[in-house]
Amino acid sequence: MQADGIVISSDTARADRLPPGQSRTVKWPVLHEGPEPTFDPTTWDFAIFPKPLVETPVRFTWPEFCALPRVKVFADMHCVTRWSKLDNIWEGVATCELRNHCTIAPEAKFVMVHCEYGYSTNLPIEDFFAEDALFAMKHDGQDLPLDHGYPLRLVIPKLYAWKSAKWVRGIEFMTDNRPGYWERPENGQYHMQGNPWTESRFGERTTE
Ligand SMILES: Nc1nc2c(c(=O)[nH]1)N[C@H]1C(S)=C(S)[C@@H](COP(=O)(O)O)O[C@H]1N2
Ligand SMILES: [Mo]
Repeated sequence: MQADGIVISSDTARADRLPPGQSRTVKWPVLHEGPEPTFDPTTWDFAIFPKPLVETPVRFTWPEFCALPRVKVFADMHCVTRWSKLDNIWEGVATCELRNHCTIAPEAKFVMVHCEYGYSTNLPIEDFFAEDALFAMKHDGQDLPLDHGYPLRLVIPKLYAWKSAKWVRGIEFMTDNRPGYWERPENGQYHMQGNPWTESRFGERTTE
């Protein structure tokens, strides 16, 4: 959905915008594992790989990434720890924009998002390329604060917010799914997709 040049995340049009088991917060909690990284615009880069799933792997410098066309997205945010922050306006580069800079083989079915300090998260390629998905640089008209992911974070409004990875540095395309940080059994085995509307919080536990 598009209005006044802003992409409207379709979940914001639901009669009840709170997914099951969530409560609304007006504050914006900060949630992440590990320290906050420092940002050096002269060494920062953003990689799209690997060959041959990506025909010619791409590496953007910070000025190159900043020169990409921008979009605005109106969306809600749902953390698996049960808070939801509604009415966010994100500004940045649509994930679909990457398609204008590389050719991705049809065998690519999943992505692994790679961040500073080794944080990662995996998602199905159709969720990654959703029309409301973007790499955000701004929130509600301001530069993203460092603790919310400055200079660049992924935003996937349709999935739980652990998939909205902060301090993102690269995207790996994959033919087969592989767990990211929270999705790994030793870190809680969060769900491989993480859909808040079906409360897909955790993966199947087969042992124990
Ligand atoms: N790099 C990185 N990104 C991350 C996380 C993290 O630990 N590291 N935590 C995720 C989780 S669990 C949530 S709920 C959101 C929180 O985003 P916020 O701190 O901007 O509210 O960031 C996500 N992105
Ligand atoms: Mo979260």
